[in-house]
Amino acid sequence: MNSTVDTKRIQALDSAHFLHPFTDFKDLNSRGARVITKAQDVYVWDSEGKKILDGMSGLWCVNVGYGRKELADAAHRQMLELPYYNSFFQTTNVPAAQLAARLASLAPKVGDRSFDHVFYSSSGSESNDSNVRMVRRYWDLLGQPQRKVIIGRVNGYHGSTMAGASLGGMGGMHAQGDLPIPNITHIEQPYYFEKRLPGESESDFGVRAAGWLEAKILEMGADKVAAFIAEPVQGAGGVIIPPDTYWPEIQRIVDKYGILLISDEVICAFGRLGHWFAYEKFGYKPDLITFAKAVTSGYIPLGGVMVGNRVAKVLIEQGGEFNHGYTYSGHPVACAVAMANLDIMERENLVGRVRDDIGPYLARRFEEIAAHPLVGSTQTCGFVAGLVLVKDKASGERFDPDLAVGMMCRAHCFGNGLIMRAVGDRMIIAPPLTMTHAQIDELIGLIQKCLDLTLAETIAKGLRV
Ligand code: PXG
Repeated sequence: MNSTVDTKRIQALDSAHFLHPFTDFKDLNSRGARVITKAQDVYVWDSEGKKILDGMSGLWCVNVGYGRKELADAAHRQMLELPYYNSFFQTTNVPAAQLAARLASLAPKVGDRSFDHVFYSSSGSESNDSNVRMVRRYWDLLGQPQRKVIIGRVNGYHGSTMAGASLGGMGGMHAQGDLPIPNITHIEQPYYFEKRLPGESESDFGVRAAGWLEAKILEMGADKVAAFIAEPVQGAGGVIIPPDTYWPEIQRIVDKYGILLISDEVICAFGRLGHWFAYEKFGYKPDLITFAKAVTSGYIPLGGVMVGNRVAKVLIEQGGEFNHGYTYSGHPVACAVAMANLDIMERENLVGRVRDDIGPYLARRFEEIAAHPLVGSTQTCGFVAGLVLVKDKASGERFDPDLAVGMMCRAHCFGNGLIMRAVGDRMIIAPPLTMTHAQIDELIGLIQKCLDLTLAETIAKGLRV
């Protein structure tokens, strides 16, 4: 198949017509995009036949790995049976109803915070737009229309639509979209490596970082705040894993002021952290959960919101018509693929594997990398991991961001058959949950090699001694 792809021709079409997301168009056109042509298990291949270990599960989504015929078969069968029908006008379809019930059964039952309902979309961004709509509607219905403010976090990522990008705290995105939209504000992230005080313990830092939420609530006026949204572990922000003390303190604060808690689990759900839903790991109780990506392992777009009973009850019993939804809400093919994907995850016990086997194994092996002269610290949580590149190991001094050392490292990874993502000077991975121990060993070996090459390049360029 590779031999039939004319790389230059595809690159020319790509440059001429395809505007890529989050890309400097001109810069990409000057070099030409790498053409990915096929994938199997935890590897992808480019049009030149180069085999690459995918340390990122595509974009945090291919949890069951590539090449699952079962998922293609599920889509094929459903396309022949009922490829599309809407769910607007008092109609439903079999996979959408079945999947909603199944997702509800996967979330733990905790009273008002149980999740018996699902609102479907096609992406994480859309789902977070839906969250904004539902949260504001909820408070309107409860006679508190002044509760409009939603608090997110700096360096959080909640998508790329106007609401999604506003909820997120990415300065570069805000700058280009005249964002955030009104009534969205942000607190600092719980990034211990960067934000700790001299001598402060991780657990003390966690409590202090959660306190920024209370300070913001009081600044905005407690009766004006509708919700707090956060990722259990920040993904796109660079795998920022909060201290264990952070989430319990956040829970205490949202409970104290009665505000809704949105857990954006677009990356963290479906086994990524060793649980079906990540809030279970950190022991908090959200009112709404955003999901997308791994619900179908990325084989087809699907997203949605798990709506907790606290919110669902009000929207259902008091709400009348909810004026919001998408053409593809409850898409039968996407839902059928999600069902087949969950079948695989259950049959192969992928969630348990991450929690009890490959998660701890990755943590052990990844920790070895902390000894590397270029690495300031490493962190793992379930099947995500991150490390920070430093100029001086002893003092933890960082590189000048303009040097783009992360990008340098990423280029060595690409060149040596490894996909590892750079976020500033953090290098991060989120591999498929099907990885074997041998593949984890291969991954660690490649990371070590690419760090060595990056170190050599920084020394050769005089960027460190
Ligand atoms: N919430 C979270 C937590 C995400 O990680 C979204 C919402 C938006 O989902 P959609 O499906 O609309 O993209 C995401 C998406 C990166 C990267 O560079 C991460 C995402 C998307 C694109 C790039 O790490 N996450």
